[in-house]
Amino acid sequence: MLQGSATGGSPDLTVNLTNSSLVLIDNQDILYEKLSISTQIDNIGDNDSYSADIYCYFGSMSQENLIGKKMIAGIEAGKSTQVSFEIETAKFANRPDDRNIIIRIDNVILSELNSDNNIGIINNELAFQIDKGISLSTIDGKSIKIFLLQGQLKSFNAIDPTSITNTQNRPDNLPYGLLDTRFETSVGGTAEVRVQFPEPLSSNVKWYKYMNDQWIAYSDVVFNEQRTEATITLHDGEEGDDDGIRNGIIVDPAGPGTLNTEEVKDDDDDHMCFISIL
Ligand SMILES: [Ca+2]
Ligand SMILES: [Ca+2]
Repeated sequence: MLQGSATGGSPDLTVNLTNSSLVLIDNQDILYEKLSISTQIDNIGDNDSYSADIYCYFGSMSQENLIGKKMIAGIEAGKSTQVSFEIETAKFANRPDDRNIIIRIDNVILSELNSDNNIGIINNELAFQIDKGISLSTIDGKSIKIFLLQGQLKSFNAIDPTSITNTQNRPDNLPYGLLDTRFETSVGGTAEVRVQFPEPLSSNVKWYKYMNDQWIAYSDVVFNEQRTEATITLHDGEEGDDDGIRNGIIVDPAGPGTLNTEEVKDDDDDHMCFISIL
């Protein structure tokens, strides 16, 4: 029960930015780093409010940027209440320009004195761990980094390619083993990642995938000139998605590799004549 002494009048809820804050919840697993959002809603009106809805957005007010919605109970005139939200920062790694947190008050029961003050923007200058790239130790202990450009990364693991016994069309060299990545997108959507390697890849490198029990060279890959980076684009339900269906999940076990038969080329790189280590 509300105990406010006001009789008549109107409530007026507003976002108190001074008493709102953002905190990164550190986690050993970078994919599960979380942003904790705490905001204070003040009732600066001259009557108690009843319930209201508090919406929280990342970057801009759209359904896809909605972090959460919470219904709050009434606030006595002159009092306040604290509301908190939480979001995995990996979900927003691909939006570098639009990073503030927007709090919106809506559906205030009893009409307000002023509804023009129902939006507050919490300035966000926190550096998310995922922006710095996610490091992964490959099966041989080499360190590679992945940067998420589109889609949501759900998991990222190193796989030992020798665990796959099918050798038909299998690359002779897979210097970083296989990387098993799993993305969430909209249904039929696209995921894009940039993978960074500590050493340049050989000039005849291709991006190999093992899917549907076959080794294939995947084509939607761009290597940078130094061949230290590969940018891979994957489409839900299409070539490159191991589950083969449009379900908003892209499964991708793949890695850079070469076939020895492809090494005979008009290429003046002497160091290309390497020997299979497998
Ligand atoms: Ca208001
Ligand atoms: Ca799929």
